[in-house]
Amino acid sequence: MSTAGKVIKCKAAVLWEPHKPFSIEDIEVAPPKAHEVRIKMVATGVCRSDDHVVSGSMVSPFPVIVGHEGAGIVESVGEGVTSVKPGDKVIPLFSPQCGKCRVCKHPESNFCTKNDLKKPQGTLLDGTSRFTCKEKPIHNFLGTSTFSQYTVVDEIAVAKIDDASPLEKVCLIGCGFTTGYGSAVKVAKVTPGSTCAVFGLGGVGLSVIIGCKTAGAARIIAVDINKDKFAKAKQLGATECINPQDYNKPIEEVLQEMTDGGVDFSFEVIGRLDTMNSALVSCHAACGVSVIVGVPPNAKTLPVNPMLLLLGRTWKGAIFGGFKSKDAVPKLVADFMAKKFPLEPLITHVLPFEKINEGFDLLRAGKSIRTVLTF
Ligand code: PAD
Ligand code: ZN
Ligand code: ZN
Repeated sequence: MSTAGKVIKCKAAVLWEPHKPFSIEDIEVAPPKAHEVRIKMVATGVCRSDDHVVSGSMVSPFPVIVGHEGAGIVESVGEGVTSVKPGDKVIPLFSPQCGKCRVCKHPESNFCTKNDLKKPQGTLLDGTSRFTCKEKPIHNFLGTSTFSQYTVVDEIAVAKIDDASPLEKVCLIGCGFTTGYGSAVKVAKVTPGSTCAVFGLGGVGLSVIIGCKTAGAARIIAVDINKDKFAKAKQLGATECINPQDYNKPIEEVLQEMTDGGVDFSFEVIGRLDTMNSALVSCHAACGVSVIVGVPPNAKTLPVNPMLLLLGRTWKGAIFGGFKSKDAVPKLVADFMAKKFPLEPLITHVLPFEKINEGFDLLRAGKSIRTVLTF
């Protein structure tokens, strides 16, 4: 029997307040309104940004259903939806692409003004959410909320992908892989023969390494305080792995000495102010480019000596690897299907959705790269 037009009762992982475990609840998901799409989730990755909401380091209204790295199948669509139809395989886009705003029309930029990241409302574009639990409205997260058996997204925040794609793998294209890969190939524009340093070897940092290698970097220096991450980094293309705790001087000095004054491209993929500074200083003073990928703690600032930039360094950052999401995601899925890059090495654990708290424990303990939760 079709569920279109009806309220769907299903399970979701609700965060009632910060610093608490996820609670699997029975929720109601209202039908999609005009220009909205209801999706049956099939798989979702566990990203550190979701954990930033639990820890309070990323701001979101509560109660909330987080999750933003998912893949699923369209269950029904609201009036006026033309880009997807029921039965299509799709990836929700936490960084949308309206196609009409100043940023969407800019040839290089991608952070569409319709995003819910800069000033989070915890709603869809119309200012409301489709979720209720125990008669209370539950907030959305980044317009995606993938930790639910069903979710509703705006049409500008969903991309149709290849019918043959394995959703339990390509879900990583919804965040971690694309963010890291794009930071190297699109934001930094890593050049053949160059030297790169990647700070932080989680799912996103390892994807930066995949991007640096694809772009033809000659040296890729991986930096992490957890040496258990080094084997995977080498497998994916790192040429050297270093642990800042093994040196009695700042890691930026170590990197400058290793690379004749500094690397060509450095990436901070942790989300800490001290490592953002180290990454900046470790790229060459005259010709280095440093990219911020990690999400910094809410409302924290970093004092910077302008001399660090005056001599010619470039310091930049981007959301979602600088990709215009609705255009890029179907192409990246096609590239994965054509074996242009791997996703499998990033997936260390697969768990049933109900074990979501276990998935987050693995991330916090540094034991997983990506855990994929399946529905
Ligand atoms: P993760 O927690 O899996 O990886 C972080 C890595 O950093 C781990 O391997 C840690 O051991 C390592 N680390 C921690 N502290 C240090 C330190 N002081 N020095 C060196 N290494 C350290 O996270 P992830 O890969 O899922 O995400 C990484 C960051 O990227 C995180 O801040 C997340 O919020 C952000 C992110 N940004 C975007 C975006 O669009 N810009 C998208 C997705 C994730
Ligand atoms: Zn993410
Ligand atoms: Zn836009």
